[in-house]
Amino acid sequence: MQFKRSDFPEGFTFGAATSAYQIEGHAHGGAGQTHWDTFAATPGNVVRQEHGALACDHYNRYEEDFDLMQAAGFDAYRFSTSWARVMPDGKTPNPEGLDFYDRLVDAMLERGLAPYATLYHWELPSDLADMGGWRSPDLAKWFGDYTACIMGRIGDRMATVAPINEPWCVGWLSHFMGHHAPGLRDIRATARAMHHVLLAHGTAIETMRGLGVKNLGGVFNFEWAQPVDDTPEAMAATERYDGYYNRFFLDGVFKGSYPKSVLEGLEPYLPTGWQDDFKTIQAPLDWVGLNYYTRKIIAPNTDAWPSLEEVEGPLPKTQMGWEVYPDGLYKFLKRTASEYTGDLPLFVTENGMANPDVIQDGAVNDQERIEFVDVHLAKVKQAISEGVPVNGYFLWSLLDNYEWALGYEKRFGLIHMDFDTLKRTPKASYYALQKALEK
Ligand code: IFM
Repeated sequence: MQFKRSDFPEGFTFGAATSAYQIEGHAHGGAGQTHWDTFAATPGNVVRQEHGALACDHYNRYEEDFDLMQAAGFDAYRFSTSWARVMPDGKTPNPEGLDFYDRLVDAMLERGLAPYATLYHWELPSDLADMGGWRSPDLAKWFGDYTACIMGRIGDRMATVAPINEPWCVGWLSHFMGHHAPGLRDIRATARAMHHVLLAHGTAIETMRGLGVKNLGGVFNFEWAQPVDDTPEAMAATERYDGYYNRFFLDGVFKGSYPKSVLEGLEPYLPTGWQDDFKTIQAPLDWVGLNYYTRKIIAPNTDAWPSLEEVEGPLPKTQMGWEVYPDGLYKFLKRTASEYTGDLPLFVTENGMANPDVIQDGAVNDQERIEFVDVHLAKVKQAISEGVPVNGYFLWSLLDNYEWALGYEKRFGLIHMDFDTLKRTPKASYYALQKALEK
């Protein structure tokens, strides 16, 4: 790595991130069925119909994983709690699940890793999916009850908490594009899910404030949208993409409104009285997290709204086919601070790349990842030097894991996972980070 810890301000947090369903092994510990289990069991949705039943078996091997994090010199661990593990039917507490997260948090603290929790990273209990899932106006209340249950147990030991990882994926990717569970492609379902995900976010923040849980934030994912050319049509299409991907969520939380370019398409399908929900959606935050991976080049087309398509870009790509575009991270940090959050601390809560990593002679030489982290951290540094209050950076991900509809073949980890033997092998990027993070 080109950077050193001392290049960043005192107290800057370096961490790694994961999520429950992607690593834990969902079959363990009395967790309930989720919409991801049934989505994955339906042919055509997930590569080789792979699922999270065993994943990295982190449920049983978390001590080994945290030892590796500690040895790397990380300050913090960003993890998620699984709603279906804590409440298998979405409503009834599971003592085994609560005990697990209690142990997990203590194991982090014993190793000096600050717990950065997320309450929902996509595994909705099937019983709630049956009742409409994110389309249901009751979802926010159910989520508030789950928030109270899990935070009642571990909320006293959290460094930070965010309710929902990547609201765009919960709303648009899962209900408009159909790429993630529940796999819908329906504009009314999309409008409702996009709105209810923010209502659930605000409800959880209010619930946690009431419980006295400290340091509450929101984690949003962003893709820089670039017009294919400078025609007014391409510019307008790009504004729509930027609207429903990036601005919808920050506008909702920080401005109490939705972008005009998105209302053009979604307003007829939003739930009655949606404007009244901004009181809750705008619950004040202590920080904002940005997940950033790539940009998209956008062209207009003649389909129904949003009337656009993505065009392949010329930059080098990761194993996901995503262009490597570090400038996008810089632009989002600047834009978020200047247009939405002001002095509020920002974190890069996810950044990283998938790479077709293989073990050779017992080692994984992922130079591409080392380079990727370097060029993105250089942009974080630039933003900080221009006054943006960025307080930390989290790598996605600690371990190779279940990459949702793409199964286990997209490797994002600093640590290689043999999914047959569950052997963990730190990659060259892990050792490079270890060196850079030395105190
Ligand atoms: O694996 C995902 C994660 O669950 C959410 N953010 C993006 C990652 C890479 O696609």
